[in-house]
Parts: sequence; C-alpha cells; structure tokens
Amino acid sequence: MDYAATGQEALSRIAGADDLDTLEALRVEFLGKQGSISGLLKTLGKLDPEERKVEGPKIHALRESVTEALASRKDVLETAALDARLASETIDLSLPAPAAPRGVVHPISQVMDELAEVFADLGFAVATGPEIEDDWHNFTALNMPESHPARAMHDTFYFPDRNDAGREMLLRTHTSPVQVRTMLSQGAPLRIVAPGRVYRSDSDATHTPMFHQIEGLVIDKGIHLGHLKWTLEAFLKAFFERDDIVLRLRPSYFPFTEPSVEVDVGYANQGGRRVVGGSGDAPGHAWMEVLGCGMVNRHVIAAGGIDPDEWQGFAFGIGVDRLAMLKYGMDDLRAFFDGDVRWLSHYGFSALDVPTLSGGVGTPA
Ligand code: 2U9
Repeated sequence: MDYAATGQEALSRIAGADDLDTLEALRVEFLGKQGSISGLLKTLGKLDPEERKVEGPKIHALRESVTEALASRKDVLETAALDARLASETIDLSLPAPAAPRGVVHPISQVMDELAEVFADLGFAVATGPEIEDDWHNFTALNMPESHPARAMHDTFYFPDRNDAGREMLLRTHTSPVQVRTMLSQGAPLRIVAPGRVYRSDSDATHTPMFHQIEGLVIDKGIHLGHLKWTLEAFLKAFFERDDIVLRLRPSYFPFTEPSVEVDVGYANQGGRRVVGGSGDAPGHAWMEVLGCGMVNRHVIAAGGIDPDEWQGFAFGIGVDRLAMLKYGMDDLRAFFDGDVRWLSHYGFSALDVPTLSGGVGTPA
C-alpha cells in the first residue's frame, strides 16, 4: 500500500495549523490512542510476516515524519506566541519608584525567630538537619519500630526508592530526627532546639501538608519533670510577653517520651481577639493545647548512643503555625500558605523588626 497521500495530507494540515490548540487536536487525530496512524500500526499484527516486512517500515516512516512535522510546527507557533507577548508587554522605566519598600516578613518566619530568641536566652543552641530523612532516624530511633501503629498515624510521604543503605526514604514527619542526629554526633550533655519544616499527607482547615515545628531536647544528669515544667513556663511567659500565663498539664502518650504530657494554656476571647493568660476556668476563658512533651524514653537515649543509666532528659514539641495563630489572632491556617499580598501586608512584619528579648519579641509592624 502507498501511504504517500496520507502523509501529504497530514503534513499540509500540520503546516496550516495556526495555533497550539489546533496542533494538539491534529496530534491526537494522527498519533493519539485512537489516532489514524496509530490505527495503521495496529493493522501490522494481522499481516503475514512477508507483508509486514514491506508495510512495517513504511508506516513507521509515516509516523516519524508526522511526529517531526508536529514538533517543528509547535516550535514555530511557540516562538511566535513568545514574540507577540514580548512585543505587547512593556515596562515604563520612567515611572517613579514605589513610595516605600513593600516586602514584609511572613508571620511564621517572625515567630520562628522569636522562638529561637527566647530559647537562646534559656541556654538552648539551634540544631538543624535534613528534611529528606530515612525511616531509621525518623521512626526507629524514636522507639517506633517497623509496624508500630504510630508510623501509620504520621501520614508519611515516602519516596519510591530506598537509599544506598537499603533504608526507606521519606519527608520528615517531625523535627525529632535532628535531635537523634545531634545526640549521635555530640553526645551528652545537650540543650538544643530544632526548628523547621515537617511534612504529613494531611490537608483540611486545620492541617496543611507542610507545617512548622520547633522541638527541644535537654540531656543531662538528674533531669526530672520539674525542670521541664519550669522551662515551658519560662518559655511561654517570654513568648507571650506576660507573667500571668497558666498552664494545664494532661497525661498523654508519645512513643519517644515516658511519661508524656500535653500542655494547654489558658486564654480569653476578647472581642474576637485571643488573649493568652488568666485562668482557663474563668467565665469566657478556654484552654488551648499548645505543645506536647515528656521525659525522653530510655530506648531513645540509647538509640542516640548515650547511656540511659547515666543520663536523663526531657523533650518537647511545639506546632509553630498554631502558636503564631494564637499569638497574632489569625483564624485560618491555610491563609499562611496562599501568598495573598493583602493578607501578608496585614499580618506581616517589618524586616527591621528583629525580635530581641530586650526590645520585645513580637510587636506587629
Ligand atoms: C527526641 C526525643 C524526644 C519530641 C516531642 C511532642 C512531645 C509533641 C507535637 C506538638 C505539636 C507535634 O507539631 S505537633 O503536632 N509534638 O507532642 N514532641 S515530645 O520528643 C522527642 C524528640 C526527639 C530525641
């Protein structure tokens, strides 16, 4: 059979296509799953071997020339579209510059800086680590062996391939692997905070797939719950810049701490604005959960290469985004990541407003 006529017609229709949509429609018509040339290729299977030897190369050559013609026409149309855009979009460089710099510091960046400042004052060093982790540092070392139910609860984003050591790779679900790495590299004693991004496959009004945590770890001799409670009280008072903060500690469970505690702060809702402090049990007041903590489980201390008979510790984890909402009165978590300039200019901070304990750790711009 002779495919010259089919080829001629296809090429001339491609050459005549004057926009990318028309060209895409032609690609589907010729080469799509139900396309005419794809149909010709399917007929090859039914031919006897001798015929196939003759017809096969011709159909493949036809497909080749149509594929090439589509690509080069696409190139021409895209170049023309770009040229047209460049010709129509102009910037008038003689216009006056904006009256003032418009950029602002995102409230999460500001709160992260505030937290680092408060913890630095309490003697904590900042530790960082990779956001792409292996399952040993993210789970196993934290007393969550394979098949531990808490692994499933973390809604983990896994990578398709393992690393060279055969470990599963994932986006860290908490910043805890940073503390594990620091225990292994620095040993005891330790007093660190690990701020950063963490990832869980979860998305609704109160959860985003990426969020921020700051976790703390203290390892020393004779550490007990009293040290933990004092540290959290001192932290919350400095962060919310008031002395009448009341805490409520509730027993809880985390695989990496024993005993484990959840901490609520009392807050009042005054005219839609949340004000932290006062008794959570007073009329018009409520409790707000702000963090989890506990004494570090001895298995976790041992996984960090430290002798749990000699050293003890406490740890805590704080959801930064929730804390920022509570401090600055924002009600929708998703707005944090929408990049809406009106929201940012309302809630953002001046780049010159660097949080310091002496100057106040959070005065809105
Ligand atoms: C090591 C040992 C112990 C970190 C901890 C929590 C309790 C906790 C949540 C708070 C809000 C996560 O963002 S959130 O949802 N975290 O409740 N985190 S104890 O414990 C550790 C960490 C590292 C080596």
